[in-house]
Amino acid sequence: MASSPTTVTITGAGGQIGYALLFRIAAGDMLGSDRPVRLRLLEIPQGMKAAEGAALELQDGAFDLLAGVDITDDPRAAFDGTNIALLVGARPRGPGMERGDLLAANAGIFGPQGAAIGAGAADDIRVVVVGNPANTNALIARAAAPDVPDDRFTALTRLDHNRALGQLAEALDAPVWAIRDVAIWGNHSATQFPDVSHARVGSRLVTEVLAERLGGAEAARAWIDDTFIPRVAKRGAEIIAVRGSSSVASAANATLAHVRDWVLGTRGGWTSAAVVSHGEYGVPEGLVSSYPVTSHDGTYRIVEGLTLSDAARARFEASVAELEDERDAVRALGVL
Ligand code: NAX
Repeated sequence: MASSPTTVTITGAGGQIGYALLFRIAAGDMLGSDRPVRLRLLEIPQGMKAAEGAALELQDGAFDLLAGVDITDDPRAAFDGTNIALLVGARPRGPGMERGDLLAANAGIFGPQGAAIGAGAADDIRVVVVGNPANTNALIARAAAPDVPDDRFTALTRLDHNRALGQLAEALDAPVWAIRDVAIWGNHSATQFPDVSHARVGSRLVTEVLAERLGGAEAARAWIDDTFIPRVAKRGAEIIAVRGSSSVASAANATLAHVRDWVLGTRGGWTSAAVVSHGEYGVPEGLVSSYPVTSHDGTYRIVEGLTLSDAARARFEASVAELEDERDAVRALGVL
């Protein structure tokens, strides 16, 4: 077992996703069974009791890898020396809340948290923003930590990626592990573009196999446009309608996978993550957009050189336009 523990800060640790994350991290599902972890739970005062209760249960889990648990409502203390920051806690949209109010409330959370990361986190800090609107919250946190390299700030679109894999596995009657090179482009919202045009099942193009199964290329295209894309993009609403509550275990699972692949590598395959753009595929510099990515040497890298059809590009651009609107609304608040 490695000797010095990795410090992992979880914001909103008293909430639903926090509760689903803590025990799996302590069990080694994120960084591996040879890496001790120290957990830092950041909550607001109203959430402290829930976080304290989770900490009691962590103690009762008697996890070999768990080197300690700290609970705080002070971002500076939460991020001091931390190696991995999972920014889960966010302000949800209340009834009648306008988008500007939502962005302002979240700027008041992610700005100070970004500044605290900039001020005190470890040199190898990696940040994943889960709390919505995740991409723009990551943009806000990143802007507040100008001295931290921008490749350390990401937002979660791995859940969307996994949802796409799940839908394809069902439609192709194939195991998830046989499907590769799926991509989520753009914003973690209903405008996202889940893209199967480069995807393969085994050695064959997914689009070809779908055409065989559905009775032709036209039928395959119709299924992708009218069923697959909207179902993946609106899966969060479907879960709420059926379950009566938003995605929790699948969101936690995706968060762990995002960090695990970031730290340990993707071994050649693609996944999807929202990362800071440097103009790749025409996305304005600085926006936090989802792309197909690979990870090696501890860094997510955008898969470059892919050809997008006109229709694919139009979908991606619509999602990027939404990210620009969100950025402009945040700028109008004087945050960026
Ligand atoms: P909960 O409401 O159960 O938990 C949120 C927790 O965050 C609460 O305990 C609250 O006290 C805490 N919190 C609020 N402000 C805070 C602050 N400034 N500092 C520290 N803690 C703070 O929500 P949950 O179901 O856990 O969802 C958390 C976030 O994930 C939401 O914003 C949700 O929209 C987002 N999601 C993002 C997904 C993604 O794929 N990117 C998917 C799942 C989820 O919808």
